[in-house]
Amino acid sequence: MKQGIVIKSTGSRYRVLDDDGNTHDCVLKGIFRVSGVRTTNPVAVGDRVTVDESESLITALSPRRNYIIRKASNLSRESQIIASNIDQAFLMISIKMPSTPVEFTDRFLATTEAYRIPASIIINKSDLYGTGEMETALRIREVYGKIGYPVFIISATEDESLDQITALLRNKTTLVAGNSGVGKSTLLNRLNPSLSLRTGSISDYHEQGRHITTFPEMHPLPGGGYVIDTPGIRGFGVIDFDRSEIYHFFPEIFKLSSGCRFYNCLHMKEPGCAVRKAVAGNEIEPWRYKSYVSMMLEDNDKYR
Ligand SMILES: Nc1nc2c(ncn2[C@@H]2O[C@H](COP(=O)(O)OP(=O)(O)OP(=O)(O)O)[C@@H](O)[C@H]2O)c(=O)[nH]1
Ligand SMILES: [Mg+2]
Ligand SMILES: [Zn+2]
Repeated sequence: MKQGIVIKSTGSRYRVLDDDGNTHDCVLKGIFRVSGVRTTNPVAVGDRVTVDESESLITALSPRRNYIIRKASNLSRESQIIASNIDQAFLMISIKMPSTPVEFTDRFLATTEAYRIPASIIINKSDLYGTGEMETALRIREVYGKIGYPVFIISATEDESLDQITALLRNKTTLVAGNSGVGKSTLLNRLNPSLSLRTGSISDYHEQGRHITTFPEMHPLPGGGYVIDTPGIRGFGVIDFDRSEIYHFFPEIFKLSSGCRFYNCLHMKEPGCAVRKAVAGNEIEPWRYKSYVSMMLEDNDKYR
């Protein structure tokens, strides 16, 4: 029997890195298949597991400290665990080639808030930005920085030093997420050149829905710690949360909500809402509020 962590999962096969540093390709003991009903994958990257003597069978799963999930597909209520036992999440975005919609950022951040996973934002491809795009990047840094999220503007390909990022990753398990083509794998290759992860060429991304990285995978870092490269994410949204709780996951909205007239104000149409007042006065960034409203409305059908 050996203990280890799952570093790769393809849905039916799992690669386990044991505590002696050896990897094993394993399948799950039958019992797991029936137990994990709500998720499409009962065992995920980051899970601590027990491997039996054959070194090819996972027989037990240790309790998870946390995990992050997404909907298996847009229409599905079924969810997939992307990774577990995460110390922090990096959301990589870009202003161009491809540009990341702010609503995407806000949904991701709400999800990490809900799971109490600290998140930072990396704005990549700064070498491609003209004046207008750089202004947008700086504005994003200002808005999210004020809320409390660290924001870094980098070029994974051109920057000579990425020491700031390296320092943040040391001895932690970091989930790296972001839409397809923003440069996640490129950054990880820079941080650990021995990885040689597959990256896309710009033209690959003109085709919608194409992903270069297809399964989440965990990689060790030279200075200690792990990064989890994930496929460009779609369907990342708040699931399994009560509509009345969504505002808890927008820290700046939550902070002001105590000033609302009604204790159960949802900051939608209620009179005396301190949140909407702050939006009108630009104390809360209007696009953040718009993302909040969109999440509230999307989730609505569940409650009708
Ligand atoms: N100009 C420029 N190109 C970059 C930068 N970072 C990455 N790229 C390019 O962007 C393309 C996509 O990079 P990937 O690292 O494959 O993107 P990814 O986020 O891993 O994509 P998925 O695996 O599909 O989710 C590649 O052609 C990279 O060379 C950057 O900072 N500047
Ligand atoms: Mg990739
Ligand atoms: Zn309110």
